[in-house]
Amino acid sequence: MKVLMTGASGGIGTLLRPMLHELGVEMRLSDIAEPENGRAEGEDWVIADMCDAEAMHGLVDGCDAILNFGGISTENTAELIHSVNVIGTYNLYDAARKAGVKRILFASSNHAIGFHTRETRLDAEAPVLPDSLYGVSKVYGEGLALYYWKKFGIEGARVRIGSCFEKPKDRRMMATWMSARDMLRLIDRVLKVPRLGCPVVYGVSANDELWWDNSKVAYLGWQPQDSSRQWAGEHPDEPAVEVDDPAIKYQGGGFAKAGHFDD
Ligand code: 15L
Repeated sequence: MKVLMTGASGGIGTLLRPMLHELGVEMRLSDIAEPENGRAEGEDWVIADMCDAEAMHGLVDGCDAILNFGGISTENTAELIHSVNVIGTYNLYDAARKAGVKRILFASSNHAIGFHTRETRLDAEAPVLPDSLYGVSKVYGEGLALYYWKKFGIEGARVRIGSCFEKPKDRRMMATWMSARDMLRLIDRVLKVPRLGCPVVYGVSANDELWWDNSKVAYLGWQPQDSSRQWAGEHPDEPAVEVDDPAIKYQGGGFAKAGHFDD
């Protein structure tokens, strides 16, 4: 099996690259920029811009599956979000269709549902509630995944990633943290499960506090093994007096609180 990973120079790509050989598949890596830590020996790299439709055709050629981690990964101008996360993601999906790609993992984000309060428990059927233009673009990407599945049979996973970093950076991430290893375990299942469909999966480790329920995707056989528990002492609870602060009230945290980026 040949698998393309886009966004391979980004934060998650950088965490995952040293482990990808464990998947036992042939990998092609791509990003608009060279990896800051340099190419590792044996890695197959193609530097390409998702906004360049022609380049996407060459990039996906010969691949069976795609892990789409490419795109703008935080809030930005409507223009940039639109050209990269909307048009660029479309370019990738349509090139994948023409090349006969069978599966695409779409790296969605918790910011597609970021305006739900932290008291709300969400499962795969929860309504989208984006907290930013970035979150809106992730809703669009999830829509593309569904469209290409129903229309063309390309299976996919719409993975609403929480916070995939080495460790949680604040109190919120105690609930949203996902280890790179749990991401790798999920990727393995998404590539290898016999029947995938196009489910929503919440990309989160087995943390003590959880806002998201993955019971509807138990059929994937994905069991997150890590937990943010070991950092509990570093991130004490927020004072009760601050619960009206949108950054504390909503799942999207700072994205929900921030002003409109284009103002
Ligand atoms: C995301 O979608 C971002 O890509 C990442 O940088 C974090 O902000 C993460 O969400 C989060 O919500 O912690």
